Amino acid sequence: MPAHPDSDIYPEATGPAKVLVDKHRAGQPLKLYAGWFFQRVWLALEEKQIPYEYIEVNPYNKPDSLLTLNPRGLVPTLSCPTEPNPQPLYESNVILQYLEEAYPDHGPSFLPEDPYSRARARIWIDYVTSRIIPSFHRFLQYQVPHGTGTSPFQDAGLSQVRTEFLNHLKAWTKEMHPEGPYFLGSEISLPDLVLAPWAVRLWVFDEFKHGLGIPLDGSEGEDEAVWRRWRKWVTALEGRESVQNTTSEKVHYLPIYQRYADDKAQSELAKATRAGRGVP
Ligand SMILES: N[C@@H](CCC(=O)N[C@@H](CS)C(=O)NCC(=O)O)C(=O)O
Repeated sequence: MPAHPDSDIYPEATGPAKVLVDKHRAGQPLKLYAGWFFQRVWLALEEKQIPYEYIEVNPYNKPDSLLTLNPRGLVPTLSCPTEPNPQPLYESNVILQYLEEAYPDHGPSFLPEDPYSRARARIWIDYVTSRIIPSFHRFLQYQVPHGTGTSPFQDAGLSQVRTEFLNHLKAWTKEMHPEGPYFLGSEISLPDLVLAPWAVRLWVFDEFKHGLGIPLDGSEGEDEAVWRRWRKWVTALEGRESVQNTTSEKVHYLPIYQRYADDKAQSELAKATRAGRGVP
């Protein structure tokens, strides 16, 4: 079978993430089958200090060890310490809720106590997956038409996907706790964790798409109050050890995002974006 076109990604975590992986190589009842670039579940395990074994797999060159657990062949996938035998679990949002319920002694709790606030948090968790991430990818995979002579700075299509993405970020940010710094208040929780990996990689738009378009600090635009709250949130996230320790060297993210930016990536997410669908 020909190799998957994305299968030559850098094979393992580097920089701070490698230090963390090395600390989690020893066998544990809970096993995380991960790709070093997928942070959601990894962040939660770190924040909650749940013991886990980290097993690096390349989801573009799906080993049997992954396919046996997850027929979709996607990371993250867990092997959970259930009785009488371990059982697999996948889908990052489902895993996050499982960790919350299966490890109640591992605080902090990532969802509010009262049922209404919990339900409201789920609306904005869903908004990340159903709106923000597909829009991130439509922007990243957008191609300025060839041969029209239009500069990327004047291309209406690029401007449209950028505006759509920023509008989703604004809609989400307006729902944040006014002071924060996190979405629900002073403590990190699930809405933060589900968006964090994308939020700390927004540099991809400066790198590949002629700018993200969020005004710089101190701008006087009409949305400045929203963007000020957004920047406070991103700064708080970037300061978290869990985020820093699960981050690899930028040089290894670049070729992965270059393929998305050229609309050549063949991941399920890239294909779904091209076909106008949501996340896989
Ligand atoms: N809905 C899934 C999506 C997971 C996903 O797309 N994972 C990517 C890694 S970033 C993957 O495994 N890609 C392999 C592929 O597309 O074949 C989740 O949230 O867990």
